[in-house]
Amino acid sequence: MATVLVLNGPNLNLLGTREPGIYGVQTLADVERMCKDTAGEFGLELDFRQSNHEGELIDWIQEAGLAVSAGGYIGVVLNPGALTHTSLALHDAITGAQVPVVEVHISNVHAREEFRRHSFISPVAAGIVVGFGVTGYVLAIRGLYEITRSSRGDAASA
Ligand code: CA2
Repeated sequence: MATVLVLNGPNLNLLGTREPGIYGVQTLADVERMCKDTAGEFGLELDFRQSNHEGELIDWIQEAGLAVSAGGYIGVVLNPGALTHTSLALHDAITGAQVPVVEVHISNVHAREEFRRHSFISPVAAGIVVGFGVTGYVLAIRGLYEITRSSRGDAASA
């Protein structure tokens, strides 16, 4: 069975414990459950990870590149956290790994501080989901599934 990798960047382990007005009340464990249900609906396994370390996220993206080439993974749903706005290294990792990435943000980064409007990830993302709360993860898995269908030889859905 094919697998979708969901990666979460720095501080997202705090989800649901602080700043509920911006990020909601659901915890990262809740998000993982939602993602598992959604992956299951598409006949996918879920691999769900979080790290506070840029290098670890880069290692995982490189790993995903190899796993996608081998046919076991369909791609990556990535919430890079604040690294979105700072990390050329993550940008380069995505380019180098040649892995389809859907960038997701819980909050609408365009309606917040100016510094959140620039993303190093968006130019190399296959798609972007912003501002739908944690439902964005569900939408991102669906989007990744749809855009990678043809490479798996599946017919497009209605
Ligand atoms: O909206 C998003 O998903 C963000 O990627 C979240 C990042 C932020 O830096 C981005 O600009 C937008 C922050 C992740 C930290 O999440 C927390 C959750 C609860 C409490 C504190 C931090």
